[in-house]
Amino acid sequence: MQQSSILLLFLFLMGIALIVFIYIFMSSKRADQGMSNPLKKRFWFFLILTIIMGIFASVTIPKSPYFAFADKTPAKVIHVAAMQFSFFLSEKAIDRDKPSGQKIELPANEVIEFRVTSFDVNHGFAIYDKSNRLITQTQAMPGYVNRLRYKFKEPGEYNILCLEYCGVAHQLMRSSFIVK
Ligand SMILES: [Cu+2]
Repeated sequence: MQQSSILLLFLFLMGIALIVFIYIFMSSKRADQGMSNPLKKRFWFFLILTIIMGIFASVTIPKSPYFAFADKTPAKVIHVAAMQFSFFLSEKAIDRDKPSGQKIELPANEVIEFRVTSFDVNHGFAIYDKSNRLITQTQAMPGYVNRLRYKFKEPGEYNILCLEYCGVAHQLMRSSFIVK
C-alpha cells in the first residue's frame, strides 16, 4: 500500500520532469526568437515551486520521528552504548570505563525511550522487526545522547543492527531484545 503510493508519486514526478524536458526541448528550437517575458515566467516558476515545497514540508515535517511521543512519559527507559563492535543495552546508566549490558524485555504497546550514545566512533542504532523490516533508527554518536521513542505493537524478538559503517567488523555489530 505504502510502496505503491510512493511508486505513484515517483511516476507523477517523472511525468512533471518529462513535461519540463519537452518544454525546454521545444523552446530550444526557436532559440533565435528568445523567450518572451522571461522574468515573468521565472516569477511564476518560483512561486509555484515554493507553494509545492511548502505543502510537502507542512505535511512531512510534523511526521518526523523526532517528535514521536514527545508529549508522553515513557513506560521504560533503555540506555544504549555502542562500541566497536557491539551494543550494550541496560535499564541503568552504562559506565564508560566498565561497560556492561543486560538482556532486555520490553512491554508491548507502551512508549519505550532509548537513550543512545557511543563510546568510540559514530555508529547507527537501527531496530528491525521479525520480518527484518527497519522500523526505527537513530545515530549513536560519541559525546551525545540521542533519544529515540517507539511503541512496539507486535510481541517477539527485534534485532538491532549498526547502520553506520564503523570499521572492519561493522557487519557483525548486532544485538536484540524481546517484546512481550
Ligand atoms: Cu557499524
